[in-house]
Amino acid sequence: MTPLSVPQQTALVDRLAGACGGAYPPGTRRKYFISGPQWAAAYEGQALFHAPTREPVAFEDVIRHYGEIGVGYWTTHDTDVIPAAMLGKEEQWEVVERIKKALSEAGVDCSMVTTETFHHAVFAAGPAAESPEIREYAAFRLRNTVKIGHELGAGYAVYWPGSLGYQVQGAIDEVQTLRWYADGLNAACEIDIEIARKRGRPTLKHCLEAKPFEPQAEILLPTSDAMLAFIASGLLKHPEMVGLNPEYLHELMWGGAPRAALARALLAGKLWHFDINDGYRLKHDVDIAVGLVNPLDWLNVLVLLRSYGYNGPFNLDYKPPRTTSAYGVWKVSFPTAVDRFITLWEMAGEVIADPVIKEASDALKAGAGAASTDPEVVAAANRELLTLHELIGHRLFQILVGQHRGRLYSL
Ligand code: GCO
Ligand code: MN
Ligand code: MN
Repeated sequence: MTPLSVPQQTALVDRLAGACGGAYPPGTRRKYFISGPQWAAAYEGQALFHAPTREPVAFEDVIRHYGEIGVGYWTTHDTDVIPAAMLGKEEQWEVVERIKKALSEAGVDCSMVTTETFHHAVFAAGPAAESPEIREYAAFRLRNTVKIGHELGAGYAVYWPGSLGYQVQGAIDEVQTLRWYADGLNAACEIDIEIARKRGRPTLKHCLEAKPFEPQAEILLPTSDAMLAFIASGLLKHPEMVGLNPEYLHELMWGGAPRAALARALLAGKLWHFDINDGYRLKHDVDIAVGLVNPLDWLNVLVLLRSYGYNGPFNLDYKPPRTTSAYGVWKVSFPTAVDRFITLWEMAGEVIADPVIKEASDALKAGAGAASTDPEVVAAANRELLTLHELIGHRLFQILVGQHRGRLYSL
């Protein structure tokens, strides 16, 4: 093949994206509660070892692009769109007006707002540091985000505590730090109740997001389960207003099973918001797009969520790789991530309706009818039945690769 100039490369990306086929029209994509984060689309590819590979992009462009490809909801950190120095001042409301205009022009709704309590130098010791003025500042930021959220019509607020942890052992008092962290959330809930009453709107759903490591060596609330325990600890004044925003990859990062973590959140009635992405077990937070690493597990996750009626947002908390261009972000990254999600969601419906899986599951649940308490007798009676576990695994693979629709390889 001859080397390609940049315009030829763009044309090739266009042509091959078309050749992939299987893209859903924007109107179909809009039927799902899928949200596009400002920070994901505006991510320039920078990290500890990396210079940016993409140019900065304005929120107007991000919102317009999401609207064009059919992502109907948008999410943002306060500082993604408002410089820290402007927060809480009159000028911030001018930015909020510009956001509202961009959203309405694009036909996109703001579903969630989140406070950045990890990037700015003031949060070097975390959002619940010893200094009262740091905590007062954190509380101001949380309250301010709640105000912005109501103004933008959001239904959810998310909290990833970031640096709530330590590098040096023994330097902080864990118990006290968690109490202080709860104070910040209490401040957010209290102002929310006040604003909601004044505006005649429901209060926001406040969702905690755990990550097991990064950006501190040790994290005080590292998993969704830790968050559930924190919500139930008695420290929160309004525990009924606080739930979870698990992130798929964050559960894999500590070696957990995302599906089991989601099940525990569902049982607690706290699965309210979900960051969808992919990655590898026991590695850092690579935020790869949904379904590119663990499609079979993702299929099973969506079977679980469909089976138990999860109806919250699916937030594309994914970082387009550094190798993808700004053009590619909208041509490839987001549309293909959305389309894989939709495909897996619909496929999960096929799993639930599949006659083979249904009959196998029903048979497993019916058991063998051995009227005995002798474990030898019970085990022997169930022996053939339990082979169905592996058969179900095979059937799920077949559904994933389309063999249940007759896709065969003739050799
Ligand atoms: C991460 C985190 C963030 C949060 C965001 C919302 O991967 O670093 O998941 O992306 O989701 O800060 O609060
Ligand atoms: Mn996340
Ligand atoms: Mn992540």
